[in-house]
Amino acid sequence: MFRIQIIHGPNLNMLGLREPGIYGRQTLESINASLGQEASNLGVALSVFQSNSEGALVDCIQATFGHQDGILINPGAYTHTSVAIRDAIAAVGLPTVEVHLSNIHQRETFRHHSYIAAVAVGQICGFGADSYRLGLHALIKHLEIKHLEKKT
Ligand code: CA2
Repeated sequence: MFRIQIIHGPNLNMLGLREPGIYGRQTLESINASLGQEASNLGVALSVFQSNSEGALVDCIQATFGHQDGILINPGAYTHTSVAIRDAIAAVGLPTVEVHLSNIHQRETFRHHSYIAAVAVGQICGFGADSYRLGLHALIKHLEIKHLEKKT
């Protein structure tokens, strides 16, 4: 069974409570519940973490080493600023999928660049809460392919 760490960055705990026009009406709790349902259907084990603090996110990424098989992360605003989160992902070396609710490429120029993209398997953005579900599927598929490659 694949073990996947879900990580939500700053302010995502506010989902559903403010700015529904950009980020939708679903709360983080309901996104996590849907992901949990999806994971049990797909037979994968999920751990979920949210923090507003960069250091706590780095600690969580470091703690995946030896305990998880992949990471699904929405780094929030740290996407556009955090060399520390990028370095932590590179350091643990786990397949990582970056997700965003909004299409960051359609928004302000400062959101177009992601420090995370270069160390991620791929990026999914613009599908609202569904970005997480799509990202989970993409990560599992990637892990399955890697697993099969190891065996042959
Ligand atoms: O689209 C995304 O998922 C983002 O990662 C969300 C971040 C933003 O800084 C990124 O550029 C794109 C912001 C999350 C803020 O979430 C809120 C939720 C409700 C109310 C206010 C903020």
